[in-house]
Amino acid sequence: QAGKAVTKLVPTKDDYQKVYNKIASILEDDSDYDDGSYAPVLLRLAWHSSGTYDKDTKTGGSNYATMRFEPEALHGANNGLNIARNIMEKVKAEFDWISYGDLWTLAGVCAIQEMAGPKIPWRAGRIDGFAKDVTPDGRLPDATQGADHLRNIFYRMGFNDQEIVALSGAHALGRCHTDRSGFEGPWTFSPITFTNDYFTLLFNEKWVWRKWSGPKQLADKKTGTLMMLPTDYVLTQDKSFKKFAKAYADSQDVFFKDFSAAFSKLLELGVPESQWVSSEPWTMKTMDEQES
Ligand code: DDH
Repeated sequence: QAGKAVTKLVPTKDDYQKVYNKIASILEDDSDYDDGSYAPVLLRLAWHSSGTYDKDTKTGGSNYATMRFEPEALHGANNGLNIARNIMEKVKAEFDWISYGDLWTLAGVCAIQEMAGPKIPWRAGRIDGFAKDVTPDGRLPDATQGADHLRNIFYRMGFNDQEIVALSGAHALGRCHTDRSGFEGPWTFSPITFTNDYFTLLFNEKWVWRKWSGPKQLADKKTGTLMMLPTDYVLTQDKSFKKFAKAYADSQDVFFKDFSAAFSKLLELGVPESQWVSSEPWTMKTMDEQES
């Protein structure tokens, strides 16, 4: 209608930085939770909400945040992520204009950057989808399998061998929980600091099958306190994977650079180009950088 102006306020980079800061401020709200930070479980939420992408059908990915709906919320691979989704509700309550897809992926960026990892270029523009958009079970990797399975899963998302290995380095953060996946323990001695230790440990420690009644996993022979999943260990066994894993063990800089690019790409899977609010990705500031 003529004369009736509709103003729609488009959030700016500053608005998203405020959301980032809010997420960062609650990461360590509960010192009794795991290793003292929610960062690892938030990172896993960002990854599982993006890693459902199928490039052939262009379904899945981070756009619609379909893990809010059953049955995706109940898929075995997503066990425990209700914790991460609930924490995100606290942020959503304050910033109700942000879509769940943007919120969850921004939490992944925040988790990496606040845990001393590389900067992750990020764009806003995901929209909330509906229950009809949920993806079928089985699109995320199964830790008991081998190299062929890893390739099937990640090639389907559009990644290559180098990107598979780089992304796997996220296991520098966090741990496995018997009541979530059945597996147990952390991959590194510093599970709330992002490093290339996952790769150095893969090569420098001797890994033996753990003797226990749980699912098949490896333990470091020296201390018995660290773990590797069968899919982690495969990165040292498959010739092509091994080449990249070795390069990341040799250089944290190379790992950070490649991880940042691959993770940024992961978070954008399934989002139509026309939806992005900015043509260039943004780099959010860490809390440390904003102090000065
Ligand atoms: Fe992972 N992951 N992941 N992972 N993952 C688990 C935990 C965490 C696999 C299996 C498991 C990636 C790739 C793979 C994180 C990030 C990423 C657990 C344990 C299993 C099992 C869950 C639990 O018991 O709580 C497999 C298999 C793969 C693969 O084949 C490549 C990737 C690509 C990422 C990423 O972020 C880019 C993080 C972080 C955790 C720790 C969560 C926590 O609560 O701590």
